[in-house]
Amino acid sequence: MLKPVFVLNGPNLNLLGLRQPEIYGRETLDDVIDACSTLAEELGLTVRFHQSNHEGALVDWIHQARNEASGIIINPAAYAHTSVAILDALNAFEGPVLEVHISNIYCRETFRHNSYVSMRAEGVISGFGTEGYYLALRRMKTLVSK
Ligand code: CA2
Repeated sequence: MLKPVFVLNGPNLNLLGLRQPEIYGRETLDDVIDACSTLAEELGLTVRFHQSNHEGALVDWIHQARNEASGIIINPAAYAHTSVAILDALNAFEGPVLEVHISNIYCRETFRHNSYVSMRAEGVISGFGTEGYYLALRRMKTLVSK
């Protein structure tokens, strides 16, 4: 029995769909969770979602994933650009890691152009809107089925 895929979301993503729709679109995080759950079922995967505004909570879930998850899809939000702690935690996880950004971080401020998480991720999706989560889930299916 395949372990669940953890879908982790970083700070401020609880506001998705409620502010700045011109950058992040109109889908809420609950909409994304619903659509991912439906897609996961189609793909024969199970998913567990977490969102936190706290770096340590994200680190703790990544540690939990070491025993409980087959793979991690993570939108680290602003922590992508700052957090060595999240990178270190991901480096201690043995399964596949995919990084998602809703916006295209390369056409925004230069401080968003670097992601520590990308040094560990098997793949990065940026600028596909919330569809990026669904694409990542499809790719994760391939990676965990190998
Ligand atoms: O594009 C992405 O997914 C980001 O990870 C989003 C982060 C940003 O710091 C990264 O550079 C790129 C920000 C998340 C904030 O989310 C909000 C959503 C709606 C309203 C306000 C914030």
